[in-house]
Amino acid sequence: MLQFIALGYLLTKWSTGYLWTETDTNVTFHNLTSHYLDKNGANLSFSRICTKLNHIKDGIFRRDKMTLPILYTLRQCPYAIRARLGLRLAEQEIDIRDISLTDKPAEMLSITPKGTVPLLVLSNGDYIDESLSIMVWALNQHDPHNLLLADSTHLFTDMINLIARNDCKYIAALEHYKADIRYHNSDSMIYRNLCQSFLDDLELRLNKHRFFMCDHPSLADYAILPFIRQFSHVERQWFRHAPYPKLKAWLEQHYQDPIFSQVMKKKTLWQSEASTPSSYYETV
Ligand SMILES: N[C@@H](CCC(=O)N[C@@H](CS)C(=O)NCC(=O)O)C(=O)O
Repeated sequence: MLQFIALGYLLTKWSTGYLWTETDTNVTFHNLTSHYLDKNGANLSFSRICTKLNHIKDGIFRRDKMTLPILYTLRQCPYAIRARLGLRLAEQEIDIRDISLTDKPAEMLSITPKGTVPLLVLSNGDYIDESLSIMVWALNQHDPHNLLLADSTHLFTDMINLIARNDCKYIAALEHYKADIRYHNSDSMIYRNLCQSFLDDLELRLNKHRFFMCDHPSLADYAILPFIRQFSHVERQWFRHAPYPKLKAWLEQHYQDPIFSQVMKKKTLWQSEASTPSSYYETV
């Protein structure tokens, strides 16, 4: 009896460090224990169980580490932030590699010379180098919060149009607005006003429902979030008094969400293949 209590304890310890799921490894606490009971009976000594489990654990660990998708990322990049949000919300385990844009790792450039983050390298060697595509890829695997609005074609189309407006017109205006403020250009108001026409629409939406598309968050909320955050940082004082009570509350709600702090957690820069990449759920 004592053996199995200890066995349970060991497995619980390991499974909190590394994600053990039936799909990933075909090993769960349940089938591991029944495997040992069925094949070896209850006479197996505790030390032999430990040795065997260690072998299995080592095998699982090596296999998982080799097959996890790798995300090259930059902490403050809004595109990388939304990719990390999508992966986290899809509960996709990944190896995270925080990099510096002034010293891009050779491993990353060997995948694609494009050299932008986020870059997701899949287990089969394929890669995705667009943040929105990373989000959609992850949520297509698993979408426990229905961020893709699978039950409504109409809402889905509206959502994609909203993200497209963000990614085309709004981001372009935001880039100009940021640069104008940084370099004290006198016409910064022009681009701030352009950004505001998008923010006005978002505020209207939030007057109708709690999130951009409906009363629960969708892909649009997370895809747009890092760019509203960026806007709010350009002229903090101005934004504090800006006429967007709902949008500010929406932003604050995301900041309070542990998922947001998890994806924003600071990490040491990843250097090369020689350094040990950290598993998403271990470090975030
Ligand atoms: N369209 C890309 C844009 C990604 C992007 O431009 N990322 C910037 C960092 S925020 C970058 O990697 N720039 C490369 C460089 O500055 O060398 C996406 O959505 O992922």
